[in-house]
Amino acid sequence: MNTKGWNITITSTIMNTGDFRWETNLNLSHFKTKVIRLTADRKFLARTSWWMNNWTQWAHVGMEPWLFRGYIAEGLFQSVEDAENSPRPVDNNGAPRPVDPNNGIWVGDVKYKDVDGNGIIDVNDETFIGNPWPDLTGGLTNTFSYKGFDLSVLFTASWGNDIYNYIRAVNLNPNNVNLSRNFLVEASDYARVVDDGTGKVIIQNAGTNVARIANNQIASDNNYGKKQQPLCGRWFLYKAEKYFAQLCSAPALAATNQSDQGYAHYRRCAKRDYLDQVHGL
Ligand SMILES: [Ca+2]
Repeated sequence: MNTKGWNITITSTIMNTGDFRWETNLNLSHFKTKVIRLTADRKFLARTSWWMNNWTQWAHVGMEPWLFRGYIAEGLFQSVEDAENSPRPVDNNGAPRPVDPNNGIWVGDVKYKDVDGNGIIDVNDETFIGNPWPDLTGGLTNTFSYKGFDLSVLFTASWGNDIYNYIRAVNLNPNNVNLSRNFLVEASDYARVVDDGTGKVIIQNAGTNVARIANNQIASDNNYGKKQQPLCGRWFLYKAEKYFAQLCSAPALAATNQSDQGYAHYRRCAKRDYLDQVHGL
């Protein structure tokens, strides 16, 4: 790998009155790493986890290591016509799954982006959907000294990195209801697929992006294709809009606070995020 970057450190004394002394240290750094060559004779390495479904990161030659890899979700199928006229995931024979409420793709299932434009959703539609490396990291240390006592307060932050919120992905999938687990409140807004009285199948709670509870689990399990993964959770990629702040006291006090403000302001991985990525192989 090749890594290039820079680092700036600014140290200053804010106050020095004899018994009391206040010093600050500001540190900012930026780096970019690129995979130059892999030990194996191949273009990329994939990393998965046995305890995380639908999770993949790639280290690809010429790119930053361990970028998030997955499908792009584009909402839900809104009608039967929408499902019939849109690219659908394929079965093990490479044929698009039928439009069927029990044994195929149906209204309320997740619609994935046909990245290569060939009219079907298969492994070739996987792409790079996020970058875990920050554009900028920083730290600010304030050290207070008074008659032999020291208090050091450290703030750290990062900007520009994507975060894969796996907890959200799992707990927002209503199809996990059989696992007797808790859910996020938003999961209760799962797509209610009903007949509108005229024979037309609609989503009663139109506007939701939470998939229906499917009998066949096709839209959320690993069965629609030999190699591809449906990655129902991959669209829960969130970009940090606010920094993480971590407060650490001096060892004598040992108080730590991890702010969750960043989590509260994540945005859903959007088309723009996808387009921001270099995904050509
Ligand atoms: Ca395709």
